[in-house]
This record gives sequence, structure tokens and C-alpha cells, in this order.
Amino acid sequence: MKSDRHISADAIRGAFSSAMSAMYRSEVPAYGTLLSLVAEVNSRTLDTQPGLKQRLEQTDTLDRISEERHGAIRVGTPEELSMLRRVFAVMGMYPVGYYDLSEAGVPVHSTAFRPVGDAALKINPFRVFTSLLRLDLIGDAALREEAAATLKARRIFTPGALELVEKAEAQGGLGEEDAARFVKEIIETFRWHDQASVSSDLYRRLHDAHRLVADVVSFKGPHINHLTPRTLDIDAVQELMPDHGIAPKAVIEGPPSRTCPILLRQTSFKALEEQVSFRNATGEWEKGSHTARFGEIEQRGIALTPKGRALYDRLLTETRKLARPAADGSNAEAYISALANTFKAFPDDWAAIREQGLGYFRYSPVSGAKVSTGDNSDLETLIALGAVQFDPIVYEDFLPVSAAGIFQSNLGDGASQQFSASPSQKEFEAHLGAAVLDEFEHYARLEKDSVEACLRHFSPVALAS
Ligand code: OOG
Ligand code: NI
Repeated sequence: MKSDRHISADAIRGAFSSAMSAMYRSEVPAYGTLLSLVAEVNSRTLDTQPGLKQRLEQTDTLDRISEERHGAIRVGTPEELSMLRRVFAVMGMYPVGYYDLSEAGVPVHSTAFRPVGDAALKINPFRVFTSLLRLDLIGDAALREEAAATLKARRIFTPGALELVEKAEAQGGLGEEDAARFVKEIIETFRWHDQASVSSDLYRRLHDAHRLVADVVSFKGPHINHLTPRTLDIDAVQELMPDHGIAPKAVIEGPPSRTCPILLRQTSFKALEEQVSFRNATGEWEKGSHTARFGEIEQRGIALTPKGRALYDRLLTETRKLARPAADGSNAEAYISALANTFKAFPDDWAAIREQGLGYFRYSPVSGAKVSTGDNSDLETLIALGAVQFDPIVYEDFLPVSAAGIFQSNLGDGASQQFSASPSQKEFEAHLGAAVLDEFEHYARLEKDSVEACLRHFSPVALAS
């Protein structure tokens, strides 16, 4: 039963995202530095671009512009994943999209838990990219079993978190006190543990299989591995990072800088080597290190249709044939100019992107516009008459895996291993305990709803009959 005394799921998500931010800033000081830099660049960008400021004032909450947009975690078992689905549902976050990372040589597959409606995204857009380890892709059977046994023995949720998820499900929400306690309990799941739950020998063997396998299996829980605020000028932040003592990765991932931004662009500082300890055979703690956590920034553009996505993928593949960005940055300039050149084939004005069906748009009636009967039932006519306007629908998901940019921040500078596997979305969904929302269908529905609302606006009678 839903009660007025329940806190909204959006508010719980807001509290969760600020608690995660506070925890991560205290755990990873370099992340705090990145956040201040982002806030500084954002305020400078708003000062120098009054037009942008005005636009954002209408659509966004300016005082929260520099807050986190996403984070990422990796879990080890289907049970952990399906429980997370229930946890995130309490905060109004639902699984959208399927990402098969084995295509990029990483033994996990993933979804993004995120708010779905416009209103919810506006209140707080925080999402968590969530990956499930695929032990089946590890060749060594003995290692696979040791890893499975280690994962089976751990409990990543506090008893309080489990109790409150059940309470939220039974009541259809949480009251104020419970909501605050829920956030406090659930944060524990994502905390860093510097004492590994495996020996240094097992850690090394897991790491040899793939460094992400070691990251998932060796610790008490799925520590948050990065958070990502929104920047209004990603090129500026990338350039300024070294001045602030943080080392950015070689190049910005995703499309090049454009007049009409598409999908998203992101970059990060390199994952840090951190002190951890392993229990040795005599039960003593032994010092070692682990590299997993970093800080990232993102800047979003329009959601692409399957046709637009295919063009994006093709152009990125072409670019990477010309220059593959080396981790040490030695060919960064060659890559950036190859990227810019190749992407000249992707139209860079909204009208052309729309006409060619490359992106999703939200249509709205121009206020005060009047059209005569006969002109009022066709969208293209209404646009041509200036009665209907269109704005890009923002891409709320992640970079396509096919483009391989995803995950590179934390794979280190070595070559990534290859795993061959067929897409296994069905299996992922069975483990998750739910189907993921198809992001293309979702954007298409948003677009279609906006078209129908426009047609209704101009011909209320005709459509009602
Ligand atoms: C998640 C990588 C995906 C992004 O921004 O593309 C991601 C991970 O490293 O666990 O967050
Ligand atoms: Ni990320």
C-alpha cells in the first residue's frame, strides 16, 4: 500500500547519490580534486556562454549541474545482481540496456540501473552501471571453482539493508526514518575494503586470468569503482587535469567535439594503485596493492537511432584503423585529428540529423502558433510552417561496447585479453530476475509521444474522433 508518509523514490536516490559522493571523496582524495575542477570549469563556462546558461536554466537545475551523473560497480553472482535490482528499485532505478563486455575482452556483462521518466531524471539523474562477472569465460576450471567458492561465502548486504528492501516492497515505499536508514545501510555495500578476502597467491592467479576478475572476487563487496560528474566543457577539464595533479587518460572517449553533440563523451583520471593487504598462509597480513578506482567526467549529447548508432560505430571503427590511441598518449594528436576527420561524415546540424533519421527528437508546439485545417495533421507540414519545433532527446545511457572505449580506464596499459562469447542477454536477464528495458524502444516511444501530443494540440477534434 502506498502511503503519503512515504518518501519518494526520487528523494531516496538523491540522498543515496550524495552519500556515495561524500564517501568516495573521503576514500579517494583525487576524486575530490576532480569535483572541484569540474565545478570551477562549469561556472566559468556558464559565465562565458550566457546563451547556454539561459537554456540550462529552463531545463536543468543549475545549482546541481556539477553533481554526479553515474557510478559503476561489479558483482560476482546472480544472487548479488538480483538483490541489487530490488535495492535499486527502492530508489526508482531500473535496468536499461544490455552491454556484452566480452566483445571488448572483458569477462562481464552489464546493465545500467537508472531513473526512466523525464521527471525522475530531472529530479536526480544518478545511475549505476552494474556488471556481473562471467566466471564461465575463465578457462582454468580449478581457478573458476575457487573463485566461485570465495564469492559464495561473502555477504555484500547488511541485514538492515535486506530488511528495509523487504519492508519497502511490502509497503510500497519507505517513511522518512526508514529511508535515511536505508541509505546508510546500502552505502555499506559499496564501501572500499583494504583487506582482501583472498591470499596474495589466489589474488595473483585471479589477476592473471583478468584484472577485473581479481577486482570482483578478492574483496568483501562491490566497491564503487568510479563516480562521474557532468561537465559543460570536457575538453577544458581534460586539459586542466595535469595542472591539478591528476593524470588524465590519453584521449576523451566517444565522438569528437562537435556543434551538435551526439551520445556522450567521457574521460577519467587513471585508476590509482592502492595499498591493500592479503592474509598469508600463517594468518598474517601481508602488504600488496590493487588498482581499480578512478574518477571520470561526462558530457552528453543526443540519443542516436539504430541508424545513427550504426554510423557512429562505423566511423569510430574507421578512426581506429587510422590510429588506435596508445595508453601513454604518444599518438593522442594523431587520434584526435583522425577522429575529427572521420566524423565529418556525421551531419553536424540538428535539422540534417533529424531529416536523415540519425537521432531522436522531442517535438513541441510553438507557443501561439495557429494553423488552418488541412495543414494540421502532418508533422512535416507543421514544422515547415514553424508551428512545431524539435529539440534533441538527451542520451541517458552508456557508450556502446562495440566501440571498445568503455572500461579502458581501469584495464591498465597492457593489452586486453580476448574472450570469445556470444551475446547472452537472456542469461543475464534470468540472473537479474527481470528483462532490461530496450533503450532504442524507450527513446522511440518518447519521440512518438511528443509527436502525438503536437498533432493533438493542432487538431484536437480530428484525433478525438
Ligand atoms: C564500468 C565501465 C562503464 C562508463 O562510463 O562507460 C562506465 C566499470 O568499469 O565497471 O561506467
Ligand atoms: Ni563511467
